[in-house]
Parts: sequence; C-alpha cells; structure tokens
Amino acid sequence: MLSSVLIEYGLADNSFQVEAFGSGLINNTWKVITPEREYILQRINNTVFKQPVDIATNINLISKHLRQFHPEYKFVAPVLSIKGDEMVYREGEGYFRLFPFVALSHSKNVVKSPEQAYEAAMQFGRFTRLLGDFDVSRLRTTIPSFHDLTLRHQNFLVAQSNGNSERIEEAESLLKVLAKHAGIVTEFEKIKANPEFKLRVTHHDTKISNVLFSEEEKGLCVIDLDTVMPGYFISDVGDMMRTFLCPVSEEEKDYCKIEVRADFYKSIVQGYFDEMKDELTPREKKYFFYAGKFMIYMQAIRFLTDYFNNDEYYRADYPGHNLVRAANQTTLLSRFVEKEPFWNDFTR
Ligand code: GN1
Ligand code: MG
Repeated sequence: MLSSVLIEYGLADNSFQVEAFGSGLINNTWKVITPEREYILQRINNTVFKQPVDIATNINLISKHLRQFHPEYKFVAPVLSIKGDEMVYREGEGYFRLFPFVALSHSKNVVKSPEQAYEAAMQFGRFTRLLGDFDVSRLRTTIPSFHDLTLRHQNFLVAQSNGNSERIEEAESLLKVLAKHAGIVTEFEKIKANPEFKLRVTHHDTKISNVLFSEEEKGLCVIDLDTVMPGYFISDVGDMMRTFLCPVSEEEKDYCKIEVRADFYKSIVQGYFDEMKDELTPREKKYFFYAGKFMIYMQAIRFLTDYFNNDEYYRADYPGHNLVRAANQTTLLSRFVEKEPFWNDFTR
C-alpha cells in the first residue's frame, strides 16, 4: 500500500526502503530511503484531523510568508506529487504526505542537555516571531478547541459521569490530586478574556523531536506543522516544560523518577526570551511559569479522560496504559508546582 502512495511521487517500485520512524501517538510516520535521498512519509490521522486539507492550506500560507519575508529560514515544505498535490489520498487509508529529509540534520527523541533545551526553545520562539507580521486569522483551525482547557475540563467532567465506572473508581486518588489543581482552569478563563493575551501563530506540539538540529548541534528549524494554528504562547512554552524538564517521559511507570530540573527550565526561559521577549506583553510574561502548569494539567486530564472513555483517542499498548500516563503527568504537575515560589523569578 505504501508503495502505491510513493509511486504517486514518482518513486519507482522497489527503488526504496521503508522503515517506521518516530514515536508520535497520532499520525503514522515512516522514513523512506532511496539511493539518491531520504524522505519522511506520514499518514495523517483523519479521525483527529477531520479536514486534512486545512493542514495543507496552513502550510502553504506559512511557507509563502516565510519565503517572501524571511527567505533565510529553513522551511521544510512537503514534496509535491506528480500531479502537483501536497497530499495523496488513498481510499480507506486516508491522506499521505512526503517531506524531504533535510540533509545533515537530525532530530532527537530526548532532551539531553540544557543547551539542547535552549536551542529548541529558541527555534519555537523564532517560528512565532518570524510569523509575527502574518495575519493569524488567516490560518485554519486544524483541530477545533485543541488547547482550550475549558473544553478539555468539561470533557473530563463528562467522562467522570458517563465513562467506564470501574476505571473511574480505580483513579480515585488521582482524581483527588487533580481536583486540587482546578484553579488552573479558572486562570485560563481569565487569559481568554484578557486582550493582553495575544493569539499568535502557535506550533502546539513543541516536543524536542519536532526540532531539526545541525551536525554542530544548533537548532535549524521546527517541523510537524499539523497543529500550527492561532493560539497562546503558553501552549508552546508549556509543552516544552512538560516534555523537557523531566528526565523521564510521560511513558515512565516508576513515578519516583519524575523530577523537574532548574537548569532546563532556565534554558527554556532564555531560549524563548531571546526570540520573543519584546513580543510578549508584560501580562503574558507574568504567565510564563503558568504555561507549564497549564500544559501538564491539560495532558494529565486528557490521558485520564481517555482512560475513562476506554482509550478511544490515545493508543494503549497495555491495560492501564492511559492511567499510567495520567498518573505520570499528575506527578509531574505536583513536582512542578512545588517550584513556583523559586522559579517565577527567572522571568523577571
Ligand atoms: C499527541 O502524536 P503526538 O505524540 O505528536 C497529541 C498531543 C499530546 C501528545 C502526548 C493531535 O501528539 O497533543 O501532547 O500526543 N496530539 C494530538 O504524547 O492530539
Ligand atoms: Mg505531532
């Protein structure tokens, strides 16, 4: 089946090798190796992205803007099919896209040093800054209410009344901890109502694997633009905190290993501020630490909601997988919140 997709890009059958790539939970990704060059092939999950054409539209708009105003930016545009399309559709399989594999670049699955965190934060900040003069209202919303914590919280409450009752019982202690953090939702309501919080071109998936690095370990650009849409800076900064601060990932079952590292936090502040300091309003800057609480809490309740809904969204590889992820993120939230009195100063 993948061969029939690749043929649409002019890659002759048998001229390539295909291997699974990356660890995303939503789309499927493969590396395609030909004697001449390498590519990344991706199948868009169209249960999640209901209008894959919107993704292509956004990428086109962004690509045009960057090429015109910031031609030095290394923008990874999709390869066009022989017919000139950004995507190839296969009945029953969905939409596929092919990207060139940027020569001499690499991505990382884990942040190993504060320097890497700095480079990544700078790249995500730069992406938003370079698109600062782009009219963000022109972007399509590829997943409605994606980082709308109000809605995520409502879904969480609904799942607690209508979801799998055995699973809800099992999560009793976790629910108690999460209830203590409900103020994070109230705070978000204030943000939405406050014009000092700007909607900007926001990546919405700022994990380290979405940054390309050079051989010299410098950040080159950001990739995976499917969730680029209007959003608040707390989404991008918060997801970096969620995924960079802790030495273990959301998959870790041994919660004792969950901690948050001050030097990585400082690097996120520095990297992001080096690009965005003059763009953020004074009010927004006050919410830098909040960004982490916002994203970690949201991810915890998204995993738990899904657990109550019998894992309909996040792929579960073993029984209780989404409960483990939710407990992991709740632990991370507790560890992070403990730092608030100390780390808030880094942004002043
Ligand atoms: C999903 O597929 P992946 O891993 O890039 C999710 C993110 C979550 C993440 C948690 C479209 O991203 O929002 O933070 O899982 N993406 C979507 O691992 O729901
Ligand atoms: Mg993604």
